[in-house]
Amino acid sequence: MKKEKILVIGASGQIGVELTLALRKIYGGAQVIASDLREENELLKGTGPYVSLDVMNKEMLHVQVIRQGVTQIYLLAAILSATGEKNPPLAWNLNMQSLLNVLDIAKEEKLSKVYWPSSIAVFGPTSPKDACPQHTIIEPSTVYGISKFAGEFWCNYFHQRFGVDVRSIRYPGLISYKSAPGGGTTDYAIEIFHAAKLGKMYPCFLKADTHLPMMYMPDAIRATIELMEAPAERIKVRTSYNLSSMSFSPQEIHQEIKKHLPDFQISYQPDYRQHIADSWPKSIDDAPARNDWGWKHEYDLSKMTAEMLKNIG
Ligand code: NAD
Ligand code: AKB
Repeated sequence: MKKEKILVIGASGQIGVELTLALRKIYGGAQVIASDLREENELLKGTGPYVSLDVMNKEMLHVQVIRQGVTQIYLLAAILSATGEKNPPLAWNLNMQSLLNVLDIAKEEKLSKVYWPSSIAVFGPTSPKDACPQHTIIEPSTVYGISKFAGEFWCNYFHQRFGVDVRSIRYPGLISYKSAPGGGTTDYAIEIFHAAKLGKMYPCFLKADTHLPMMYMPDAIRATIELMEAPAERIKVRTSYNLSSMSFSPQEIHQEIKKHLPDFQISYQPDYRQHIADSWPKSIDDAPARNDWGWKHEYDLSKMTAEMLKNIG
């Protein structure tokens, strides 16, 4: 069997750190090259190779792929929803050009697989709010969502036209404690745990009853690896798969944390991110992921809350 050499782009980010560590467990530290524009994350140090790399510099990326004998790329560099609304041209440029650079190099170098995440942000105000299905009206209203929707179709195009085996998941808001979130609308569901552990009141930037789809990071990492390891014939969706585990509102997660920390308080100070959250579905139907490659979630709100509170220092 050919030994895979994996390049993770955006490895110092919220998902990148945990995904790189998980891939290194499977493939061996030396086989997984972590790369990012910013410095190597502390948790990655000593676990495998790190290169400083700007995904926007296609020539340098191409040189690295050839020089290191890369066979797979996981592209995680992006600007997320809330940060994206502050500088739409920058978000569009990074989110689109990074993907086009990677897909083009994957085609040229005949890479075995590419992974690129999409988001529930592809859905907009006209999509169904509850159990939003895989195939439905998709009219995103944020620059982040527009870039993810366009990106999904570029993935599909490179697969159909050039045979690039690119796979994708529409992640919900991801909750984790190992590395900080990167500027999303769902980040409140991480900040709230840090405030609770410090014994501080949490000023929430979304309204109390704003339900959003969420997932605990270990489920998201396992889903990513299971999708990438599934036989190609089981991957029927070549845009991006819906993926779901839980959905809750700020007042529901507040109540759940209070089961462990009864004095914990929250206040509500909605800002521009409320508008973004209101445009997204409350919950997601992920039947195709469950049917095609056997996805099953493990964490619900109460199990995730207990784990987060246990692990945040
Ligand atoms: P993040 O912001 O935490 O990490 C992104 C990383 O990319 C950062 O470390 C950043 O330094 C790096 N980066 C930025 N520009 C770069 C460049 N030009 N070259 C190389 N590296 C660059 O983001 P994340 O939360 O880890 O998200 C990773 C991917 O998953 C993104 O595509 C995001 O849209 C998607 N996603 C994330 C979530 C979530 O809740 N975290 C949900 C849905 C989808
Ligand atoms: C964000 O809030 O922007 C991300 C996402 C759901 O894509 N967490």
